[in-house]
Amino acid sequence: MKTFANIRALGLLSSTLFLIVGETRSAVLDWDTVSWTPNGLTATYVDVNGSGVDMTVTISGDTGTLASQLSNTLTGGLNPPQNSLLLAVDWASKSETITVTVTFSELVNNVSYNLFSVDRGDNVGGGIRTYVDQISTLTATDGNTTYAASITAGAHNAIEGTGINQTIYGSGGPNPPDDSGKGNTTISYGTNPVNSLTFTYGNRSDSQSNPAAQAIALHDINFTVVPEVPAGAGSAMLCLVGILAHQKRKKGA
Ligand SMILES: [Ca+2]
Ligand SMILES: [Ca+2]
Ligand SMILES: [Ca+2]
Ligand SMILES: [Ca+2]
Repeated sequence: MKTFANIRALGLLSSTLFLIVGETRSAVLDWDTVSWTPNGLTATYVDVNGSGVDMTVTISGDTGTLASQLSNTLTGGLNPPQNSLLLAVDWASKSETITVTVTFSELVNNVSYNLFSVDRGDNVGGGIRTYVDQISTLTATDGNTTYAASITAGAHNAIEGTGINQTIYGSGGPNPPDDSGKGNTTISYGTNPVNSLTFTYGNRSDSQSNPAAQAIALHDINFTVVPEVPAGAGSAMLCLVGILAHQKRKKGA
């Protein structure tokens, strides 16, 4: 009887723990299933992939020449190609940049995404290129702590710097074609709970001073919903722990 009662109490405890811990669920902002106004600078997506999480994507900075659109022109090597958010610019100065910020309506984790075509143009002499795609400010935050990205470089890009000062830039050559995966890079934030991420797109110092037309593409954004502790669940668990302890005292000793 004692064993049976304890097993029953343990069963109740574990089902309560399950309710408290809840279910982790993966979701994705899939550019094949949402829309983006061509040349727009922001969009909000409600209940992304049924996650209950809303996301807002905003582009700021030197957006004068920016052409933003959903496109499968830069494929990242995917076959069949998928849509991604194409960011095409033709800046007059290599100091111009745009910043992409993605916010989530609640804390999420396991955030990761790929950028396509982080590469560079032809050598115009002396190691200077027509453009050199460079991604910087690769960070995410929960509103208090700023987290550095884990970056995986592709065949035609390279990482420099450390922590929140890391950048990834086009390297190698020749310039890979639009349907190549050689300019891919993967950005992830692991188990850090975050509600905002950002990156800045510009040119590295080895670009010519007036960069040629250039582009990258932001592919699907993956994340995991962080389960919430329902109100009262904590005290319900404490209550069950109390019952279990009481039964042990009553029946044991
Ligand atoms: Ca997709
Ligand atoms: Ca230019
Ligand atoms: Ca590019
Ligand atoms: Ca290219």
